[in-house]
Formats: sequence, structure tokens, C-alpha cells
Amino acid sequence: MRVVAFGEGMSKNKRVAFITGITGQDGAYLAEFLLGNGYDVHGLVRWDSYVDNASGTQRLNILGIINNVTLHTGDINDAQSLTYIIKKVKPDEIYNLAALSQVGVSFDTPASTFDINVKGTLALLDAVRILDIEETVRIYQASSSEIFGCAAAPQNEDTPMHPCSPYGVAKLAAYWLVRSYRDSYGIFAVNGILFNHESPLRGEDFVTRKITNAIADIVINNGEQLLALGNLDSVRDWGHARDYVRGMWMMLQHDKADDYVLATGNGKSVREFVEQAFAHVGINIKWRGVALNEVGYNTKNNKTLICVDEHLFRPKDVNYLLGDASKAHKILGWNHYYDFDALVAEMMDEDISILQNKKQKQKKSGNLKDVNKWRKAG
Ligand code: NDP
Ligand code: GDR
Repeated sequence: MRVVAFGEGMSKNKRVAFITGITGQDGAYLAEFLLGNGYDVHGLVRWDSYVDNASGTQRLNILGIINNVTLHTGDINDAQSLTYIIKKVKPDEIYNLAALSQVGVSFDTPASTFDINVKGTLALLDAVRILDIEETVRIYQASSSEIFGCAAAPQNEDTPMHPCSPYGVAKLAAYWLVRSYRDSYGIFAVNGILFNHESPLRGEDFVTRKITNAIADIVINNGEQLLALGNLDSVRDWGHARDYVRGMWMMLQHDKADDYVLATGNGKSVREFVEQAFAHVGINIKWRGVALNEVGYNTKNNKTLICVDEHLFRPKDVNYLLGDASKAHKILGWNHYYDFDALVAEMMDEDISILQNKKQKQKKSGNLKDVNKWRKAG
């Protein structure tokens, strides 16, 4: 990893990309994609994400690209340092992915959600104006299907927006800031209205990764802990993050700045995700009981594996998100390659292999302890 000091010069031979949120799921895959396309990739990192022993940069490590990107310490809310970094990096493309991205958490921390997701976006747009680079830089803004909230499905760019969470409201404010700066100052800025996209690098608090993690624990460690979930019936349009970061880049390569939905057009409930993930490891799940008393059990031995926990429900949930990405298909030529089955299979296989490796390591260090014990005894 290269962490640069303020003032250090940058090379301008390649196209330069600057990614906020580079340590997140999308940031890591996007950095990998851009490196593969010959870009000089820079990223904004919070100081506590790369100090020794912090797990913040682990995704860049997993993808093996940590030494190929240049990381700059900062914070999306620190407007002055953000401006200074952009001045030094001189990016051709800026991808604003930094966010408080957990919808459930935004109900507990609405003010900081606005600070990061709205004021952060504003700081970035203003930095471009202050530096007078409106005509040379292109900006991607990570907008979200959460801006549609409870609007009728399928949702596309023309669907009325009715966000239902502090996160959704903040993302909608940022969406309008981007449009306003585009219209007022001619900045090439686009909103990518992305539906849920997952991967083995997904944060463990999101429902898909929580499910695949828990199942891996059951399979590898004979884990006894019940998988506790909230709203089982909410439907999401789940794609793979790799397909979506390619779409972000395609939006910035088009000759006109516009806003695009990216989605698979295939909706599945949380319940269906659970069933599919268990099926991948050979466990058939059936359900019994209703509402908070509902449980999922293994049909082979009747053992309960899943329960419903009222604390995992949100004050208000979005129940049905299903995207219509026809505009991106038609204008950008974007498409998704991963389907739902391939996504679940990859996430399940990866979580199983992580736990298998962990177990093997523990076993080896256990054997070593035994050897040392024998040595001492001898
Ligand atoms: P993650 O939660 O994995 O990543 C969020 C990133 O934002 C992390 O790198 C995090 O840094 C960074 N960040 C948070 N606060 C700050 C801050 N104050 N200053 C600088 N960086 C900060 O999210 P995803 O990768 O999944 O999503 C990327 C973007 O796309 C987000 O804006 C999200 O809201 C949006 N989005 C995501 C969708 C999805 O399904 N994944 C769908 C639609 C939109 P750190 O590592 O230090 O915490
Ligand atoms: P979401 O993703 O809110 O759609 O936001 P999440 O995985 O958190 O929730 C999806 C659905 O699952 C239900 N659910 C649970 N969710 C979590 N996290 N934990 C649980 O135990 C649980 N049980 C049921 C939720 O209620 C919800 O209906 C994601 C994020 O990436 C956002 O940043 C992004 O903008 C949107 O996708 C599009």
C-alpha cells in the first residue's frame, strides 16, 4: 500500500481515478476493475481504516491490489482536506462511494447519516467547483434504489421517489444535489441508482452475508446458534457487485451525463435467499409457525435452524424493490452476467472456504501446542 503525504507529486501518464469508499465492497471491486483497465487508482481512506492491525483495508488485501493503489488519509466530511487531495491527485474520474450504507443503522444515527451521505457529497461537488475543474472531471455518485422506498415496482428512472428511511432520504438529497450541480454548473455528474448487489466481500451486517456466514458456521463448525432474522418477506433485486462496478464505469464513459438504474429485474425474498443458500449445502428448509413465532427447520432431522427476532425489524421497511434497467441496457449496453443462483453459490462457497481455512489453522496451532507440551514433558 502506498500512502502519500500531502504535496507528493502524481504521474499523469495514465487516466486517473479517485474513489471515496475504496475500502468498502464496491470500492474494492471498482479499484480492481479500473486497475485492470490501466487506470492510476487513488482512494480516500479514513485514518482508522489502515492503521496497523485494522481490518479496514482487508478487502483490498483479499483482492491482492493493496500495493497497486494509492491511499490518501481523509474523511468525506473534511471538505478542506478532500479539496486538497483532489487538487493533488488531479483525477479524470471521481467515484463517490463513501457512505453510511446500512439502512437499519441510519434509523439510529440519522444525523451522521446526513453528514456523511449528504454533506459529504456536497463537499465533493464543491471541491470540483472551487478547483475550477468542472470541465475536466467526471463524477459518479452512488445513489440507491432506497430512494424509491415504497413506490410501486418495478422501479426505473421515472418512478416517483418515496424514501422510507433516513438513509433513503439522505441518498435522495444527494441525488438532487448531483442533478442541481450538473444543471447549474455543467459538471459531468451522474447518479447510479443501484439496486442491491452482493458478493463474498459484502459486509457481514447485510442480510445476505449474514445468512451465508451463519450457514457456513453450521456446516463447518456444527454451529448451534440459530440464524435470527427480521423481515423474511421483504423482496430485493440482488445482483453481483462485480457486474455493478463495471456499470458505474460505463456511465462515466458515455458522452452525456445522465442517471441510470442498474438492476437484474429478478426479485427474491429474504426467505428465498435463505432457502437457496441452505439448498446449496444440501439442507432442505421448511417453515412452520407464524409472525414472530415462525421458524425454519431442516426437513431431514426436524432441527430448527432459523428464528425470527423482533429486534431485527426496522421502524419502517421497504418491502418490494425490483429494478427495471432498460435504460442502462439500451444506452450504455450494460448487462449483468451473474444470476441469483450463481451469486448465492459463490457467496456460500467462499464463506465455507474461509471457515475451513480458519479451522485448519486452529488445528495446526493446536497440534503445535501439543508438540510443545510433549517436548516440555520429555
Ligand atoms: P460499504 O459499506 O461496503 O462501504 C462504504 C465505504 O464508505 C467504506 O469504504 C467506508 O470506509 C466509507 N466511508 C464511510 N464513512 C466515511 C467517511 N466519513 N469518510 C470516508 N469514507 C467513509 O458499502 P458498499 O461498497 O456496499 O456501497 C458503496 C456505495 O454504494 C455506498 O454509498 C452505498 O450507500 C451505495 N449503494 C450500495 C448498494 C449495495 O447494494 N451494495 C446499492 C446501492 C447503493 P470504512 O472502511 O473506513 O468504513
Ligand atoms: P438493504 O440491505 O437494507 O436492502 O440495503 P440489507 O441486507 O440490510 O436488508 C435487506 C432486507 O433484509 C431484511 N432483513 C435483514 N436485514 C439485515 N441487515 N439483517 C437482518 O437480520 C435482516 N433480516 C431481514 C431487511 O429488513 C431488508 O428488508 C442495501 C445497502 O447496501 C444499501 O446501502 C443500498 O443502498 C441498498 O441495499 C440498495
